[in-house]
Amino acid sequence: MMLFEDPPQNLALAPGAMLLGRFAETADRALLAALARVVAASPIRRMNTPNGGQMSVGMTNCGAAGWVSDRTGYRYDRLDPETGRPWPAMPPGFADLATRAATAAGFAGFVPDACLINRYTAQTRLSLHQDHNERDLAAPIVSVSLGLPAVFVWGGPRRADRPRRVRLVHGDVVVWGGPARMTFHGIDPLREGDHALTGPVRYNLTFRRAL
Ligand code: MD6
Ligand code: FE
Repeated sequence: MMLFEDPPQNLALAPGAMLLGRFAETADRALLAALARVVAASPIRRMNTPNGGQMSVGMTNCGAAGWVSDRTGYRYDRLDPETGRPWPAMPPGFADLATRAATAAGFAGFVPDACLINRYTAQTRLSLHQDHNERDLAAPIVSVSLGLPAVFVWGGPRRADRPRRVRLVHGDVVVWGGPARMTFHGIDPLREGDHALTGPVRYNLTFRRAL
């Protein structure tokens, strides 16, 4: 048992971007239970990329729209291509957490319509990218980390900008929007581990306003 646990700390990454330390920790079991129900309806899968590869991150979605990658490109789609049905509804506890975190970071009134769920296991990585498929780029993105820690790569507005690296732990929430909305970012290859609630896995939930 850890007798002197570090208190949660917030960190301003850039204007418009804030790490809310362990903001989601008290909701963790409820979030993971809701996540299991989403995954039962729309399973996690590794999507194909336009260049003929396959993503190492496993993904699914909930909400009115889901982020999809295939040979034709990236898009938001109201239907899960694997099931042919709409994505599972956004669990109320997901939307509520996203709205509260956005408000805490200065983006009051954020109501997400899409949640992309990423699953990482050892060695899984997400290469440097911008999130630009959402229609409403005025809205922020709220990103929730659950399970194993990860190293978040935080760049700048151009791909070549030298990135900094920030450790994200279970319960951390990153909110970014405004002048930071188009920041290049990624996740370094995940280190092996065993988390009390998720075992060998890190989940990331990213809430967006996509439609
Ligand atoms: C991840 N996150 O943390 C990947 N994108 O696993 C993202 O790609 C991301 O955290 C946009 C906004 C916040 C994010
Ligand atoms: Fe992203």
